[in-house]
Amino acid sequence: MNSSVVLSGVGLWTPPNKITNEELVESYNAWADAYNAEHDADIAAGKLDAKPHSSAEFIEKASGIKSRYIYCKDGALDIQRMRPAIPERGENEMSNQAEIAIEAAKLALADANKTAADVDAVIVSCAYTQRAYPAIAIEVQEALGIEGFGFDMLVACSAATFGMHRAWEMIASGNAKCVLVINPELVSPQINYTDRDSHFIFGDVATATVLESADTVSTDSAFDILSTKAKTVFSNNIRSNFGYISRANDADPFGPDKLFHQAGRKVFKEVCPMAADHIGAHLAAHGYEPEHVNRWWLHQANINMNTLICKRLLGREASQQEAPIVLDEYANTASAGSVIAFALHHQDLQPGDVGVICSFGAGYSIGSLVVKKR
Ligand code: CO8
Repeated sequence: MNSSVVLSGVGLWTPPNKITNEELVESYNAWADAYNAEHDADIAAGKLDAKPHSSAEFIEKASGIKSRYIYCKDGALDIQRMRPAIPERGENEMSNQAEIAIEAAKLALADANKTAADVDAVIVSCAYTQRAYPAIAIEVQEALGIEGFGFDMLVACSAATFGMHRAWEMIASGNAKCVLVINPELVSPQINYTDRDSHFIFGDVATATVLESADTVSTDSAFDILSTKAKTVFSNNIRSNFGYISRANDADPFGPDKLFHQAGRKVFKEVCPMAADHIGAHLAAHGYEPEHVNRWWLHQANINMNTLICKRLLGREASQQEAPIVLDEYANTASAGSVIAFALHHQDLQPGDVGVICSFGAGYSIGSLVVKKR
């Protein structure tokens, strides 16, 4: 096995539309008031629970999130609709996810100083794909003019790091020289904007990375990937039950349990120690202590989770420079969070500096890469 695999490019496509906590809460509270007025009699009779108000202060304090980006803002804040209004596209038109995947992919290729001709494989790896087949990755491959092959993979919050693991293996085994891994996280259609526990958590984005063999690198801003490490442990605490079997179940394909829902407190308590232990073990395999790490590009779900994980590893709080937070602006972008942090906060690192890219979330799934600036 040739283990000289390099992360040579990163691309970040940010949607043009932003939603602040205040806008989101104003819409949700207006919806809740209308719901409560409509169901006044049932609520008074104890047959239904009144919908409580949401609060921008709660959201920022509980999660660190101040705003999020959204692919299509139309409809999402409309209390008659409470979901984005994304027009359906015909079979001869490009899919929404391929469109944003290509934006991020082009930026990553330019960053790596590569063209489509250099790429052997495309992995589209994210929390949801908008259709089962043909794979979004093959659509992207065709649109960019890439030879070889592409496939989609879903691992919720760890889709990006797990996608990079697959790319690393393909390159290390000699089956590919250069792989494009793309994370078109178009998650807003799966958010329940009528649930105050989760309406604030997510935002849309697309990220992409280029992984290639060390002998083809043509940029001086690349990172050696020392190794990758993955772990999964089954949990029901974060679920989306949306799926093709709903038709046969006669279940409402868009009922609340078919959208994102979670036991957030349990997730927090269970995932933080798992992630800290995972990262500690991954670093130890290279003879590194957490103090050796110059930069932590961690999953971006909740600022308090990242603070706790860094404290467990370092015995102290990490600074914003050491463990950059992007969720204040982007919210939780499913698997893309750690890649956004990497994209925005790696340029100042010096040759020999060590970093950890790590995601953690639904599955449960944890994925990490230990990287060293070339
Ligand atoms: N406004 C005001 N009050 C609220 C609100 C709100 N918006 N939401 C909840 N409250 C209330 C609760 O009802 C509760 O009230 P009470 O005490 O009366 O019951 C009180 O505030 C406290 O609630 P919590 O205990 O739930 O609050 P927490 O401090 O735990 O914060 C969090 C909630 C922020 C959700 C926190 O638990 C958290 O971040 N946990 C970690 C979750 C996490 O990381 N999950 C990962 C999911 S992402 C993932 O895996 C990717 C999936 C794929 C993407 C899907 C895209 C759609």
